Amino acid sequence: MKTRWMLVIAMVAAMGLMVGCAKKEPAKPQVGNTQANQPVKTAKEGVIKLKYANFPPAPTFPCVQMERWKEEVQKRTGGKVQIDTFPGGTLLDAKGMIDGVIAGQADIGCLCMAYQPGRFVFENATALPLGIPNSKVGSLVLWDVYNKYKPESFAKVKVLTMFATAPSNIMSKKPIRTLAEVKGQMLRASGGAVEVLKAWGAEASGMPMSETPDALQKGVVQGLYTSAEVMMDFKFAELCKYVTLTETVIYPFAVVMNQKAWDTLPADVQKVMDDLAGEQCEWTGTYMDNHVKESLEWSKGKGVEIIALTPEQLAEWNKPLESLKTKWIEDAKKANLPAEQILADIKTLIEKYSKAK
Ligand code: DTR
Repeated sequence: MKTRWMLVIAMVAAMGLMVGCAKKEPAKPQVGNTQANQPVKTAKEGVIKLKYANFPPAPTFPCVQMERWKEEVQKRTGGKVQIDTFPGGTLLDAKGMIDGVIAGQADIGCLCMAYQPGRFVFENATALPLGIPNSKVGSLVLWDVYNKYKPESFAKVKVLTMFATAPSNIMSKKPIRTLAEVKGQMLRASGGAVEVLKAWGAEASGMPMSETPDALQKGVVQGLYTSAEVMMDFKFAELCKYVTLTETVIYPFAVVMNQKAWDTLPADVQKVMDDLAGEQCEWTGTYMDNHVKESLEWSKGKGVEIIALTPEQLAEWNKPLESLKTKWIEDAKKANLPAEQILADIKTLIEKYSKAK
C-alpha cells in the first residue's frame, strides 16, 4: 500500500513538472535599448517600447513633465510608441542618469545638470546669478543657448528637451530675514548653488534632492535652497516654516535618449519627438511657475511665513555672488568655451523672453 501511494505521489509530481514546463511562457521579446549597442526592438509588430528613467518621486515637477511628454508622444504617434516610466530612481539615480542612458540601462533619462557642474560647465552658465526671473524664461533661454552651441557634453546622446526650475529661495526651520541671519546656518543645496550659499556665509551641504527629505527630517540640515514648489511636493512645509524669497539661481535640466535607440526609431517618430522638444520646454516652464505660486499659497495655509526682501536687501544679497561669475568664466575658458560670448547670449535671451508675453 505504502509503495503504491509513493508511486502515485511520484506520478503526480512528474505530471506537475510536465505541465509546469508546458505552461512556461516563451521568452518575451526584449524591448527598448536595455543594453548598449542593441537596436530598439518592438514588442509586437509596430509597437516601440521605451524605458524612461527619472530620479525624484512621481509627484515632483521633473516627473510631471515626464508623464506629459509620454502622453503626448503616445498620442501623436497613434500608439506606435509605448513608454514605461520609472520615477524615484527605480531605474537610474540622479548622478548615474546620463551614463546609464549612454550605457543603455534606460532608453531615456532626465537629469539635473547642476548636480554635475564639472561635467556640464557650458549649461551651468544658466545657473549663475544672472537674473533669470522665472522657470519659463529660464527654460527657453537654456534651450536656445544649447541649440546655438550644441556643447560636447551631450555628444553621446540625443537631447529630447531641456527646462529649468524657477529661481531658488531659502526654506528653513528658523526665520532668515537678513543676510546676517544666513551665516552659520546648515542649509542644503546642490551643485553650483552650494557656492551661492557659501558666498552668503551659510554652512552649505551639497546633496541631490532625493536625499533631502531624510536630511531635513534627521536635522542634518536646517533648511534648503531650491525652487519653492518642493514645499508642497515634498511636504517640506511641515518642517520648514519660513521661506525667504531670494529669487536667485535656476537649475537646468535635460532629457536625453540613448543615441542608438534614437537612431533606430522610424523617421516619423523622430519627427514627433523633435517637434515636441521646444513645446515641452515651454510647457514645463509654465507648469513650474504656476506650481510654485500654488505651493507658496498652500504653504501659507500650513502656517508658513513668506519673507520678502526689499530691493536694497536683494542688491546686498546679490553682491557677494559676483565672484561666482568670475569663477565660471575662468572654468569655461579652461574648457575652451567662449565664456564671455555665452554669457552675453544668455543675457540677450533673458531680455528677449522676459519681454515676450
Ligand atoms: N533645484 C534643484 C532641482 C530641483 C528643484 N525641484 C526639484 C524637485 C525634484 C527634483 C529636483 C528638483 C535641487 O535643488 O535639487
